[in-house]
Amino acid sequence: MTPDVRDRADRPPRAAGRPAESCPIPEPAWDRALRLIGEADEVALACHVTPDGDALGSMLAVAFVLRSMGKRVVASFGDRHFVVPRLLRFLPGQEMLVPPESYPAEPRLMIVFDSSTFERLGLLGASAAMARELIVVDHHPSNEGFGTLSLIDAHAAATAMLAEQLVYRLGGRLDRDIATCLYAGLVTDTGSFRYASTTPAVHQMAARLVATGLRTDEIARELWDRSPFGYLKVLAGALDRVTLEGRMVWTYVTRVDRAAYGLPYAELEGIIDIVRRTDEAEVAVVLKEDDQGDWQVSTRSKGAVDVAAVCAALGGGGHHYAAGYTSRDSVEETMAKFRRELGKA
Ligand SMILES: [Mn+2]
Repeated sequence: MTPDVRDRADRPPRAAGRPAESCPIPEPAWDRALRLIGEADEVALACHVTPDGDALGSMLAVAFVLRSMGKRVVASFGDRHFVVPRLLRFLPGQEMLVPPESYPAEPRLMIVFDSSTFERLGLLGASAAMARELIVVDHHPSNEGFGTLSLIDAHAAATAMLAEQLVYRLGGRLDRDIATCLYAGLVTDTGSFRYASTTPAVHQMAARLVATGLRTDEIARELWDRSPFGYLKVLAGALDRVTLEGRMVWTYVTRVDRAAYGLPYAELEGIIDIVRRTDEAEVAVVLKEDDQGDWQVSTRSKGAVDVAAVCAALGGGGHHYAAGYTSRDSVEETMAKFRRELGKA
């Protein structure tokens, strides 16, 4: 028997413990996180505004474990209009959510998920700035670590991968609720295992999660395969004015379009996935007017262009393949500025 084989045999079964993949976050950082959490009676959790599956799922998964450790847990996100996006209402653990008004102003320990900046925390940015200890759990390459402790891995496909590590390291075990939250994060950020970020480690994590008995078919339907009828009409309008400009395809949706069908802003999230399928385009852009009248600009790249760099130049951020920013200009001006930055990329 070679030493190598003996080592492997000595390891606990993968599903029962910590994943064997190496993790670039230094061990002392994990140790410090465990110490801070261990000493805390109350832990305040937050994720980015208008949370996606990765933000909310990662936060709730860790919230479950902290609660089972006997901690008081508050979890929130800093939207002025505090509603869980419809797509994510199936996630368990939402009874742990509190609106930003009820959030501690000066938490002793705060943990933030999937947020690359204070600004992404919206109304909770102020609490994060006042927190005595602030642990930042994230995978955005643009995140320079705005807390007192960083658990940041820019190579992780999802914050959920780091949240899973934290669950194990806190002594938690995957149950179906925790696994459902983490799975929502993993499939959201890998586009259902279609994006380039889908590594063997992603599939290995998925196997651990699915082994808890979660319903992958129901989660997929909740996340992607349902919409109110008004979505089809608003989508039709957006597709009617879609424009192909060289290697860029783009369109926009106004709040007036949505109002005609009572469609909430959050329902527009999937439009970019339809626009970006355009063969002729390398970059896809969708401008979505929110309820305040600002344009939320979503961008996607097939790889040749780093849209995170383009969006960062315009005040936003994201990943190489998917990024966004907010514009208060008109559609025409927004696109003029975008074209200029795209030309430099
Ligand atoms: Mn994410």
